[in-house]
Amino acid sequence: MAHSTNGTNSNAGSAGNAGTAGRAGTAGTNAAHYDEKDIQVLEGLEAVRKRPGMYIGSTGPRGLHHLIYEVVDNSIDEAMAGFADRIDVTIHEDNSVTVLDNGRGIPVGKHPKMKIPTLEVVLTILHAGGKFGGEGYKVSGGLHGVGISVVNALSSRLEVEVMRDGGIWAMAFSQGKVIQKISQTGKTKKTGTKTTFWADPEVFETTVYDHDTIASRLREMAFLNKNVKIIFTDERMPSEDAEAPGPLVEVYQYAGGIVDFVKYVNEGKNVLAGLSKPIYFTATQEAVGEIEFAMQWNDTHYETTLAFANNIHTTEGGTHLEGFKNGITRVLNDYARSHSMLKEKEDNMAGEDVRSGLACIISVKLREPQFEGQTKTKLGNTEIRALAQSAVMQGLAEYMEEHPNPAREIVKKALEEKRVREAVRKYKDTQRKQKETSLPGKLADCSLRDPELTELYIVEGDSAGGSAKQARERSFQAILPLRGKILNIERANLHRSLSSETINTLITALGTGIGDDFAAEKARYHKVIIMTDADVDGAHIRTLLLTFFFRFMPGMIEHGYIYIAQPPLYRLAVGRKHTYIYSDETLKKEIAQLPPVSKYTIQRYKGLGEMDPEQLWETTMEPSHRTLLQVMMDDALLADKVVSDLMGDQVEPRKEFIQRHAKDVRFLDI
Ligand code: 0RA
Repeated sequence: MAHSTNGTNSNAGSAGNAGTAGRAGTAGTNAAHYDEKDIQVLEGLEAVRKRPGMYIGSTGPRGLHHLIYEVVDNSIDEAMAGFADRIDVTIHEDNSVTVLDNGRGIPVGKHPKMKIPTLEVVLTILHAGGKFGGEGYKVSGGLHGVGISVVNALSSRLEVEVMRDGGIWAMAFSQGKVIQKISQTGKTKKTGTKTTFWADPEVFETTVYDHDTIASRLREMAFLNKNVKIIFTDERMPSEDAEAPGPLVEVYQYAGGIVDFVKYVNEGKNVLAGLSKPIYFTATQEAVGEIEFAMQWNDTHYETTLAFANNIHTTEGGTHLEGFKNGITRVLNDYARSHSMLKEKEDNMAGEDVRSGLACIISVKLREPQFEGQTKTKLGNTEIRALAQSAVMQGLAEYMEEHPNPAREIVKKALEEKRVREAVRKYKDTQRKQKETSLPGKLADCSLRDPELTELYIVEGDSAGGSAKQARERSFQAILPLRGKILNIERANLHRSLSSETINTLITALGTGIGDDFAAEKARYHKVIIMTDADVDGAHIRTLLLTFFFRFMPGMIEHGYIYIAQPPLYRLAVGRKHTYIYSDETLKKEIAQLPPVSKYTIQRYKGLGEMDPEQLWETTMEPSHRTLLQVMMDDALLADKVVSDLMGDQVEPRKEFIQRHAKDVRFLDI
C-alpha cells in the first residue's frame, strides 16, 4: 500500500471501532443533561452525528473510507441476493463519491408503517438498511450493518436516484435531513440505485480518499463475489491508457472468484509443481450458510491465509479458521500415513508444518454472522467450526486422492518442514546445553578476547585453511576453514539451514546468534573476513556466505563487520624483485612499463592453496599490506528489500540483490 495516513489497506473495512472511545466520552458528558424528549432525538440520525465513531469507527481517514464501503456493501448485498451484477464506483474531482448498481432499486412507495416513502425510511432511519423490506436478504455484509442512513447523516449532501417500475425517482439530503422531497424525474426501463455523497468536512478530519485503499477493497469485493463486476473510476487521476484519455478507470471482475484471489496472492511466487491450478472446494449447509476454500502452496516458508465472513476480512480469525486448521492438519497427516510417507514411529506433522508456504482464501457466507473480538472481526458462530472442518476433510482429501502428484509435493514439503522444525528444536536444546562453552573443533581461535581487536578468517578449503593457520598472527587472527561448499541458503529456510554442520560451526564461532536472537554485542570478532579462491567457485562460496549473513545476521553487515579478502591473482618476478598483482588490468600496465628487454616470470594463482604461508601472510593477511573490501548495505534497503528479495522465494530478485550489493562493496585500505 502506498499510503500512510490511515495505516491500513483493504482491511480498513474491518478495522472496527478504533475511534469510538474518545467520541463516546464527549457525547457521554452531554447525555447527562438529556431528558426523554432528547433521547428520542438521539435515536435518529442526530445520534450518528454526535457519535460518528460508534457507527463508522472513527472520523479519521479510516472512518472516511468506511463511508464508501458502507454504500458499496449495500449494493453487494443486492448482488449476493442475486439481483445485481454490476457496481460502478466513482470518486469525483471534489472527493464526492457515486455508487451505482443495477439491482432492483430501493423501493419508493409509501412505507406501510412509517407513512413516508420507503426510500426516505432507508436513508433516514438507523438500521433500516439492507435487511429492511420484509423478505429481506439471505445474507448481508457490512461490518456494522448500520446501513446507508449513517452515510447520509455524515454527508454534507447526499443525492439518491432510484430506477424502478419504469421510472426514475430522486431525493436529496443534507446532514441526514431531507432537502428535496421524492419526485419522479424521468422514465427508464432500467433498474438500480445511484447514490452520490459528499463526506461532511464538519465531521471528518479529511475528506480526501486514498485511491489505492479504495482500489484494494473493491478488488477484494470482486474476488469474493464472482458474479459482480466492479468498475472503479477515479476522476482525480488521469487514465493510464494514452489511447483513451480521461479519468483513471479500473475494472474488477473475476470469473474465478477466490480461485483468482489466491492466484493473485501468489503472484510472483513459485507454486508447487502440479498446483498451477489452485485447489478449490465448497460446502453448504442450508440452515447455516456456505463456505468456500481456495488454496495453493508456494515454495516459501510462510503462510498467507485470508479468512472472510460475509465479505468481511476476519483478521481476528474465528470458528471458520479453527475448523479449517483442524481439518487440513488431519488430512495431510492421514494422507502421509496411508501413503507411507510418514513412518509409524514418527510424530504427526504439526499445523505449522502443513501450512508452511500455503496461500489460502476462506470465504463463508452465513445467514446470521456473529462477530466478536476487539475489532468485531472474529467470527463466533460455533456451527461453522464443524462445517469448515468437514468441508476440508472431504474436499481436500478428495482432491489429494484424485491428484497424486501435487498431493505428494504438498506432503513432501510439509514433511521437510517437520524435520527441519525438529532439527531446530534439537539445535536449540544443544545450544542451551553447550551455553557457548565449546567452540567448534575446526576453529583455530586467537588468544586475544577483545572483539575490537580480533579477526576471523573464513577460509575456503582445508589446505588453504592450513596455510592460513601457519601464516596468521595468532594473537588476534582466528581461522575457520570451510570444507567444500556451504549449504545453499538461497533456497533453504532458517530451520533447514540450521541442520547443516557448516552453518552451525559458523554460528557458534561468531557468537552472535541468528535471526531474532542476533546480538551484535556478542560478536566474537569485529572483522569477519571471507577469504576464497579468486575463481568462479570461490566467488560462488563468497556469494553463499554473503547470503548467509544477509539472511541470518544482517546486523553483522550493518555494523560493518564483514569483509572480503583480496588475494593476488599474479606474482610478477623481474630479476630478484617481485610484486603481487590483483587484477588483469594492473598486470598489463606493469608489463608495459618494463624496460624492453626485461626477463620476467608471471605466476598465476588459481587458488589460495598455491601460495605458501609466507606469501599468504604478505599478500592477504598482514594488516599493513592487505586490501580488504568492506561489505556495506544501505539501511533503507535492508529494511525494505532484504526481506522480500533475499528472504523471498524467487531466485531472480535475490541474484539481482546480490549483484546490486556487490557494487556497494567499497575499497578500504588498512
Ligand atoms: C430494500 C428492499 C429492497 C431492495 C433494497 C432495499 C435495495 C437497497 C439498496 C441499496 C443499494 N442498492 C440497493 N438495492 C436495493 C427490495 C425491493 C423489492 O422487493 O423489489
